[in-house]
Amino acid sequence: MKVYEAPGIRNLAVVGHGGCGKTSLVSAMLFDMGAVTRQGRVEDGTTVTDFDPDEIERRISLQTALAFGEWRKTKINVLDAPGYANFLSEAKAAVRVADAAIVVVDAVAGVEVQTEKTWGLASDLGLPRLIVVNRMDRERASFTRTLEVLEKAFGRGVVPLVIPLGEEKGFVGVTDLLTEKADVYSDDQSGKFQAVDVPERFREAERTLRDRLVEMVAETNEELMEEFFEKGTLPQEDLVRGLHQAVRAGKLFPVFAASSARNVGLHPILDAIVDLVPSPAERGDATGTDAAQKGEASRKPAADAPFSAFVFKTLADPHAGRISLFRVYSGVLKADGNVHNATRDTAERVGGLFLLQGKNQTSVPEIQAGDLGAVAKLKETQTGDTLCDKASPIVFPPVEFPEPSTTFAIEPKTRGDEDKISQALHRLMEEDPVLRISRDAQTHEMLLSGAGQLHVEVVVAKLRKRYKVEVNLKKPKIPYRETVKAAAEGHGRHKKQTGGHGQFGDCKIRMKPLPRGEDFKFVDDIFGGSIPRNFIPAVEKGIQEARHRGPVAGYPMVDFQVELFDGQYHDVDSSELSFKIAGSLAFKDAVARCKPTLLEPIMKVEIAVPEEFAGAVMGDLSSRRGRPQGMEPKGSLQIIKAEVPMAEMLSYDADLTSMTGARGSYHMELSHYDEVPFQLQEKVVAAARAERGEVKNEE
Ligand SMILES: Nc1nc2c(ncn2[C@@H]2O[C@H](COP(=O)(O)OP(=O)(O)O)[C@@H](O)[C@H]2O)c(=O)[nH]1
Ligand SMILES: [Mg+2]
Repeated sequence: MKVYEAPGIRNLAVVGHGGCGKTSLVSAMLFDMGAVTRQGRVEDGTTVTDFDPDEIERRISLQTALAFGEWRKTKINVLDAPGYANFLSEAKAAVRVADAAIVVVDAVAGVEVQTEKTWGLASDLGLPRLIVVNRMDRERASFTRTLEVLEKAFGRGVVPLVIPLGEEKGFVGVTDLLTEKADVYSDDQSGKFQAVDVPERFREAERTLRDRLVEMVAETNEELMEEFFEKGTLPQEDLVRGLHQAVRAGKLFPVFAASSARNVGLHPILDAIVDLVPSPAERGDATGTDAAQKGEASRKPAADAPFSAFVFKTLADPHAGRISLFRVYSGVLKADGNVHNATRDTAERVGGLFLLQGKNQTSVPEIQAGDLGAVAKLKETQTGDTLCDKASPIVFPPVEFPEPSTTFAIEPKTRGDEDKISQALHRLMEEDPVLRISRDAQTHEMLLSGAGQLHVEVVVAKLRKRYKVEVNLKKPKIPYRETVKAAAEGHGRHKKQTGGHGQFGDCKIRMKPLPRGEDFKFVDDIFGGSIPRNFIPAVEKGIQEARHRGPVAGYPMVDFQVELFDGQYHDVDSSELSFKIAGSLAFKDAVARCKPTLLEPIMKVEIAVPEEFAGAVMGDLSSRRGRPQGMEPKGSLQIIKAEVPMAEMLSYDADLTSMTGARGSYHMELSHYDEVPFQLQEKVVAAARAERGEVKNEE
């Protein structure tokens, strides 16, 4: 296997909205490059980059996959990223290690929510972008209309490099504005084409658009501008050179037209990747921090620089073990050697190195600066870590992943599977940095949090298929709490006289509410020794235990203070146990008079939806007892902020999806606790009793 050097490599992240044909585009590219002998299809589950059994079953990409091919002696690495909102973090990792993005849009639907989001990810990193208007063969496909929405969304830099020859069923090829030839593709999906003269009916459009292209390229560069004024046009060579620079600088975004399914229009895209997209050598230095000096550090993208690499993804293969995908930023990584993990300050032994074609591995002796590759069985390295030469440490910043927004409770279908489930989930967390597991200290439920319902369901499917454990997904129990609204005194006396040694403890307390979030405070207000010092902690302990189960529905009691101010004791019969019991009796006595009430968790929710759904989403929030906290525009989206009780948000993921046709996304986190409205308390109480198997006493 050949070793590639930085100037001969291109790294592209293929991003966009789900279903616009990214995986199919990658599939056609790989076939046209001769990397595979058959063009895989999403429908048949035969694409290179959707190889996971769940991806094949659902026919959608769930994770970023890596593949490569060679075009005009250049190695093209493609990172096929999923488009669904739940898996945006995968796209985030993909753009991080790419030198350019191919933003794919559907020729019917145009710019969609995830198109904008992924465009934003690429833009934040200053990545050059090519745009592919895909699925040109579909009914109602329109290149012109799609160009208009692209320009509106992404500005004047959006510039077509082709004109489609026909649309819908009649889409047979493209006129290439750079070669000024019409490529007519054969209709056998072989990707073969004939370059013929531009047909008469496209000639005028071709001239107009090419003139505009030349002008736009000239505008991006003073030297070219002068040449353009002198000659009225630009020589081909200067046009391509100027375009390359404008693309690299993020000033122009070339647009192509394609049908990936029919393998039409791919050649100008592959040519543009070679000619217009910068190589890793042109990307400039990779920056991070110097592990030793805590200062800034950078690495030149060259083979003779010290070695550094960034791990952007981990695959937890149940058989092959952990596979780490990385980009070498500088130097050379050789098989069978040692490297330094600068993030964790540990040594890692590197065995075999390989290039990935989806799940298939090709061994290579070394991987050079600028290239992407993989290594198996690193011991401690996780996604986001930097590997480097121990003598020249550098740490690249990890990709920041969003906090999970959706939480489910999981319960094993088979009793006793808890440990197996927890182990499997920890393995899955290695490959999925957004996933979180926890156990709720109050409800004792095992909680699984992810970026949305689909994400969590996929995890459950992986548990079943890979690790052979089955779990039920349930809405998590709401961790209600209880508190008091008034102050009162309480008295507890424990006295038992059963021959021999008796038991005696007596205490008086004052109970009063504390502000939200203050939990519990115990104040020792005993003067004059009515209770001996050594028994006072026992009283507190009794109250601490009693407050685990509040009087309203048995939930923990919080946000109150207890002052112990008086009591009695007996020289012989008093003991710690007696005062503990007396404390809990005093607590029960006081709490009944302090207007106990229920508290519920309130979530801070942030929702992003296209403008036209803002009204409906706001209305829906108020029906969920939500309190609006403001709304602001962000691009074509409205960001809605609100505080909503957790109990009303348990199925929000699915509800928002159906309300907005999957065009909304949201995030939430615990804000604070607030009183459950009186009229809803009875329901919560009844449910809590039923849960504990208590039947409501009708008396
Ligand atoms: N008609 C048509 N369908 C396509 C084309 N490209 C992809 N598709 C179909 O669109 C669906 C989504 O494609 P896929 O590649 O999985 O999209 P992704 O989610 O962006 O990766 C699949 O059913 C594909 O067969 C195309 O050019 N024309
Ligand atoms: Mg896909």
